[in-house]
Amino acid sequence: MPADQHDEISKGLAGAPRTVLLANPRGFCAGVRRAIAAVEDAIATYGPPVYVRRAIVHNRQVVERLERRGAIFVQDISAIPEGAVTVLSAHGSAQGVKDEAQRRRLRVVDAVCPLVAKIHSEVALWHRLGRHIVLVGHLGHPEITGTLGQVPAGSISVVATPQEVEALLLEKDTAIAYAIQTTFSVSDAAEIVGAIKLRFADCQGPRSSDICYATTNRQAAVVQIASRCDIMLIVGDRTSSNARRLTETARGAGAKQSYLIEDAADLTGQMIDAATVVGLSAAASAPEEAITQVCRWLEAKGFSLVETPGVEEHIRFKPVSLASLETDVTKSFAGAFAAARKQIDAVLEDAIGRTPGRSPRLAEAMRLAAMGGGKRFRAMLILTVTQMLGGSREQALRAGAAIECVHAQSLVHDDLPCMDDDDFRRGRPTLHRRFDEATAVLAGDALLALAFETLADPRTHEDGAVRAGLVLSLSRAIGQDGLAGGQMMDLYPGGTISRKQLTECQSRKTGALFRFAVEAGTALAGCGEEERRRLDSFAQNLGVLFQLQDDILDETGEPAVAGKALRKDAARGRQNAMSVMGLEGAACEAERLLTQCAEALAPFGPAAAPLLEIARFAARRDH
Ligand code: GRG
Repeated sequence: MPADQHDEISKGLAGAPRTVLLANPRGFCAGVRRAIAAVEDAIATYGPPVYVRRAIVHNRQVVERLERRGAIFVQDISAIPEGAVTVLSAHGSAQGVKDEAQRRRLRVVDAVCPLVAKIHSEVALWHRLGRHIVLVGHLGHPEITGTLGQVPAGSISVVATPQEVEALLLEKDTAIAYAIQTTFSVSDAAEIVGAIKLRFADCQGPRSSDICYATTNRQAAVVQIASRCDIMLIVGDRTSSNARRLTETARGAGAKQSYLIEDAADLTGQMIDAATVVGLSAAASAPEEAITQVCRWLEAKGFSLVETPGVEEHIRFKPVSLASLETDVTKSFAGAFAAARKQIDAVLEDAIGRTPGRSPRLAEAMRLAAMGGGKRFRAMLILTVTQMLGGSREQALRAGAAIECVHAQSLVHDDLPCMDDDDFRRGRPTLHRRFDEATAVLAGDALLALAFETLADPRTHEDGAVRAGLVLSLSRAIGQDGLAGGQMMDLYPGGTISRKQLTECQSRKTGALFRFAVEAGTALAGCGEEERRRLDSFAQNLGVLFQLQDDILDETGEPAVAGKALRKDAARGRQNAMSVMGLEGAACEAERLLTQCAEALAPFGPAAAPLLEIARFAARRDH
C-alpha cells in the first residue's frame, strides 16, 4: 500500500492519528476461568457427554466451544439422563435444582463462582438470624434466581432502583440485611444501598462489597478512559449482565457512543468512521479470541493499540473438585477388573487342566498364552452385561474364559513372523519366541477348540438352544466376517484405504469379539429386543473405539507400559487410523465413539454406569 494512502486510512476524518485505548483489566475473570475449566476437566476425565445446566457463563462462543468438545447444555435438570455427569453453572443454582439433581441421581459438580457462593451463605445466615433480605439485582438473572433459591420463598425482596426500595411493602422498623448481585453497577448499587439505609434503621450488610472484584475493576477501567473516547466497544454477550453494565458505565462516564459487540463480525465501518479514539473493553465472560479479533479488525482500519494502565488482578480460585463425580463404580472399577482376572484364570486353569497323557508342552504353551496376563477386557464385558441384566456370574465367567481363549489365540497368531512378527507381548516373549512356531500355532488351535468346548458345555447354560446360539455367534465373530476377515483386510489392504474401509477392518478384526461379548451377556441373562439392539450398538462403537485407541497408543504410548513394541505400523508402512485420519482426527473420532456408546446406554440409566465406565477406560487406557 502506498505510504500516503496508508496515512489517510490511519487517520480519522479529522486527520488525527487513530487510537484504540485498551481498558485494563478486561476479559475473563477467575470465576469464569474456573467454571470453564470444570467442564473441560469433567469431559477429559469422564468423557463426553458432560451435561451443563444452563450456559456455564453468559457467552455464546464459550458455550459453542464447549459443545464441540462434548458438553450438552440444557435448561432443566429433567432433560439430563439419570446418572449423567452434570456441571452447574457459574451463576449459582437454587437449592431446589440441587435437590432435583440428587433425586435423578446425577453426578454433579457445582461450578458456582466462589464469590456468588459467598453471597449464598450470607443470605442463608441473615435468614437464620431472622432478617428480611433486600437483594439488589436484576430479577430474572440466573444469579438472582440462584440466590433466591437459597432460602424459603418470601424471605428476599429484589430491587434494582431506589424507587423499588421506596415501594417495598415492609415496615420501616423491619430488621433488614442487604446483598448485591456480583455483576451490578457499582454506582447504581451505591445509590440503592443509600436508599435502603435511609428507609430501614435496622439494616445490616456484607462485610466486604458483594459486587465482585472483576466487575468493580472492569467498570473502573472503563470510567477511566470513557471521556476520552469517541466510541466505546465492549466485547461480550448480549445475555451477559456484566457486559451490559460495562456498556452503560461507558455511556455514563462520557463516551459519546457505546456498543456491545460479540466479536469483530458485529463491527461495521459506519460505527467507527467518525471515530479517532476508540475505547475497548471486554466482559468477564468474553473470550480472549473475540477481543483479539476485534483488535485485528481495528488495526486493519488503521488504528494503533494503546494499553492503558489499570489494576493488576492476581486472584486465582482453587479448581472445582471433581471428587463428587467419583461413583462407587469408578472406585470399585479397578477392583472389579482384578477380581475378574483372578476368577477367569481359575476357570482357564481348570479348563486347560493337567491331565496325564496329554502333551505338557502344549498345555504349558496354552497356559502361557491365555493366563496370567492381559486386561481381560472382553471377559469383563460379558461379566458386566450379564450382571446388569441379572444373569449368573458363574455362567458369565465360563463364557468370559471362552472369549479370552479366542483372544489369546488371535494374539499368538498375530505375533507370528508370517503376520506381525512380534517378540514381546504382555511384557514377556511371544509364544513362538518362548517355544517355537509350531507350538505357537498348535497352542492357538487348541485354545480355539477349548473356547467352543467351554461354550458348548452344559455348565455354561442349562438351555441347549442358548449354548448353540453362543457357538454360532462365536463362529461368525471369528470367521470371514470377523477376526480372520479383518486380519486379511489389515494384511492385504489392496491400496490406500478409505476411512470407511478402516472402520470395516477395525470392526471385524477387533469389534467382532466385542459384539460377541455383549451378545453372550444378553443371551446368558436374557433380555428384550430393544435392549439387545441398544447393547449391540454400544458394542459396535466400543469395538472400533478400542482399536482406535490401540492405533493411537501405537503412535503415542510407552512400550514399557503397553508391554509390547510400539510404533511398528509407521515403521513398516502399515496403514492404520494414524495414516488415515492423523492423530488429532483419531482422537476426535474416539471421543465421538465414546459419546455414541454413552447414548446407546442412556436408556438403561444408572444400571449401565459400569458399562459406561468400561467404555471410558477403553478411550483413556494407556495399555
Ligand atoms: C480367531 C480364527 C481366528 C483368527 C485370528 C490373527 C487374527 C486372526 C486376527 C488378529 C486380531 C487382532 C490381534 C486384533 C487386535 C486386537 C487388539 C486391539 C488386541 C489388543 O487387545 P488387548 O489390549 O490385549 O485387550 P490384552 O493383552 O490386554 O488382552
